[in-house]
Amino acid sequence: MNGWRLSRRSLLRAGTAGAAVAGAAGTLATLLSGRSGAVPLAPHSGTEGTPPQQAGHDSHGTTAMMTVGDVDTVAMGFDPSAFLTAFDYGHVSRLPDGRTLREYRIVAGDKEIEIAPGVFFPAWTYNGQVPGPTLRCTEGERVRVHFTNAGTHPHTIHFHGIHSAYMDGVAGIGRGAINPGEGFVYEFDAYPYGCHLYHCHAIPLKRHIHKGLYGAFIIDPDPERHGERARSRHPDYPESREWQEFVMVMNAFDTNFDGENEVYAVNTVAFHYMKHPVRVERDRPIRIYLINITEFDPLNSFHLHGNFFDYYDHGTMLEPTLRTVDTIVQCQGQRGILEMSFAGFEPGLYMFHAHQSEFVELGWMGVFEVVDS
Ligand SMILES: [Cu+2]
Repeated sequence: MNGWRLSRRSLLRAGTAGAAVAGAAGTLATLLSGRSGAVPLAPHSGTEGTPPQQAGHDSHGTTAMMTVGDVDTVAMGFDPSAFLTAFDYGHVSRLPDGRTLREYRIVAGDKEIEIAPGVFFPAWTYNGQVPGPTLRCTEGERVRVHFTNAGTHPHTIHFHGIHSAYMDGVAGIGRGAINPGEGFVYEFDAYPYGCHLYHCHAIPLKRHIHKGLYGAFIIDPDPERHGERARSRHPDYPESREWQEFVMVMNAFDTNFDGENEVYAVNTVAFHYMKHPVRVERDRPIRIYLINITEFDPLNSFHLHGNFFDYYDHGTMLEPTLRTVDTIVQCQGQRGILEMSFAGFEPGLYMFHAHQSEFVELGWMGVFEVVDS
């Protein structure tokens, strides 16, 4: 057990050391080769006699064991802060029967991404990013996804939802896996409303998922069918405007391919929201679309400091499945919606993280910066 912990932690520390030594050239190979002799530069907690090292913005006063420095989100072409609120509503047109058609273009490809400062991961991506774009639509609409595989392995897109077997995006079923250089059009009606996901379903499944082929798929409830309570969930209705909505995908990376994760995060970059707090206005409610796509660990969790929230498992109902909780657990592929309010609270930093301490120390930790409205 102890050896397991050491091997996983030492990699992140080695990554930090590698970044300092090798700079932008710090690749996974550099980091792995540096594992045994790496000097742990990541700050320890103060309990071991080492003064805690200030690793975030000084002004935020965040003192914790985490990586030093920052990921080059510009070079990577993916900024976890922007991803929180980036919803892709697709290209909209009308079908002959009057319904809305939403079309998306998704390209699978190979790309190296930076998941912690100096720690690079050879990912497989949808549209060049991990997670892929957050696709959003309304229940009952027609969804048409033009998929191209520009990668080096067969891939699919498997959508969680109600649709035909042929459109299920599973290797060996329906159209099956899409070979490199080929494409396929997935098409279905958007049901049921909720917080769903899409991911590659080629085999071996856990490898295809964990390499980065997944994303959020949000189907908003149609207020014309579900009435008042659905209106705040739908971006076209004024009741939704006070809400601050964020997408958080809990993911992790097995950087040395030993079947265990070395880096954990929400939205890919370890400790990103410690260094770049999620800024929220105090008096506006918060809604989080939370997805667990972590491979190799059966469970992940979300814990909020200083406050409690309501939880809607799968997001498929308008009444909470849990009220007034501060921690929820999700198995692999599970997801749900969290609603919380800091109205009347003292402004400041409110932490959120997995309640598995191991995940926290390896990157899955962040803060809301609650400011006066
Ligand atoms: Cu795949």
